Amino acid sequence: MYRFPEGFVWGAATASYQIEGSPLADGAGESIWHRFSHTEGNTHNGETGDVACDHYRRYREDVALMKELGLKAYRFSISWPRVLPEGKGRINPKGLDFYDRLVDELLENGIEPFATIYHWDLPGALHDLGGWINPEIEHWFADYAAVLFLRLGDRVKRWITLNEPWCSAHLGYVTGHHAPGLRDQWAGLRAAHHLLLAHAAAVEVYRASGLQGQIGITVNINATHAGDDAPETLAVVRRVDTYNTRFFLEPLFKGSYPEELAQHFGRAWPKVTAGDLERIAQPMDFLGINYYTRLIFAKDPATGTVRQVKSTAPYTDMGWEVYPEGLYEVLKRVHEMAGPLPLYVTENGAAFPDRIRPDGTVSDPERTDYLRQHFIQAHRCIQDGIPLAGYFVWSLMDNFEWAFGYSKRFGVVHVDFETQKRTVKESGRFFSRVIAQNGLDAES
Ligand code: IFM
Repeated sequence: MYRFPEGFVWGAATASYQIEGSPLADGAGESIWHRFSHTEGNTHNGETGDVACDHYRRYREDVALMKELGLKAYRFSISWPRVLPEGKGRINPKGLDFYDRLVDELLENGIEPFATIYHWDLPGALHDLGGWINPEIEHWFADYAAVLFLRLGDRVKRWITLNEPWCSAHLGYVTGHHAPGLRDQWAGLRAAHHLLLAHAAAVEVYRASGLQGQIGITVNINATHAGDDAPETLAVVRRVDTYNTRFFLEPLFKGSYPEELAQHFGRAWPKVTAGDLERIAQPMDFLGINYYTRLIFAKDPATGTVRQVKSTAPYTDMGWEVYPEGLYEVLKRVHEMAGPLPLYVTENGAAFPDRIRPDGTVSDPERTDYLRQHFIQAHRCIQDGIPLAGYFVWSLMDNFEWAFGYSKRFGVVHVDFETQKRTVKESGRFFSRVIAQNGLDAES
């Protein structure tokens, strides 16, 4: 039996643009994702978050589902342009009311809200002013966070400033796979730095508010391995890990960026002051980690170039290797850097195709197996003294998987996007049993 400590926080996670639908309802402003998904060629089949899971209108039903699953906590994100249609200045009371009602509904059902302040839906109006490239954004973000703390801070006790800043900066500003779709390394480096400053500014506002809850940030970390010991391979592994992971962990925990970044990017590297770094490294109350997979690099014997390679393990529908031990590796690494800071797995899960049986039940053994193996690794972390306080499955329900539209299903609850019918998958039933027992055994 893998038993978890009492009070371990079992939850599920979602994000506003991925589930809410009705993105312009009740006076909301456009987000960059609304614009991006409405621009031809950006998403699978031109799909958008216009309807998504219709959670904006069905949130009560969804909270009832969370209760049925036995969730202890729910991690959701707040849409900045619902609350501030222009991104700053005028508050949209109806947008704020939605989150107020959601939080009350959660609490009435005994589910703790974990609110993410920014999960990628930047107001379009702020993008028009440069978005994450504009250094002013830390002030816009701090003001937005202050609005949320004032209205929800009496009931939301755990706040996550940003979700996966690497994705916002790199996928949004460097590769263009995500909104706002820029392809500009110079912009991506500035976006990353400004995201970290925005995190710092929100923590400062939270501390100044006197509210007694906790605040942290969520970063995405892959396990990154070399498939051979060629010096060229080791150099690539180091470079990838430095750009994807050390870029964020080191300023947060060591108060400095890895020296290699400035060297590698040369003139493109932004001007960073000691004061910036001191603010970014200010103490937070917990760290969220999103873990999904491992990257392996090896030298191609034919060409001599180093490239990403596959192992013999199973791969998910995203083409991501199932590598549960990576969760242990990543949490151990973070713990070595962050010391006693409580850690949460704020996302972990897998996209696999579901099989709907004639009786309507949904069979997803690969997802159940994925979760089981990762839960066991989480347990191993706790056994080894890593202060893991909770675990959020990604995702509560199938939803809009960004550029992949609705083609990838991550939910432990199936959503029929034609009818909006929700059906708990077998993985959801499994998760529910794990929560009820606060652990699992081989037969769970
Ligand atoms: O759907 C995303 C989520 O928005 C951020 N983390 C990874 C998930 C799966 O790709």
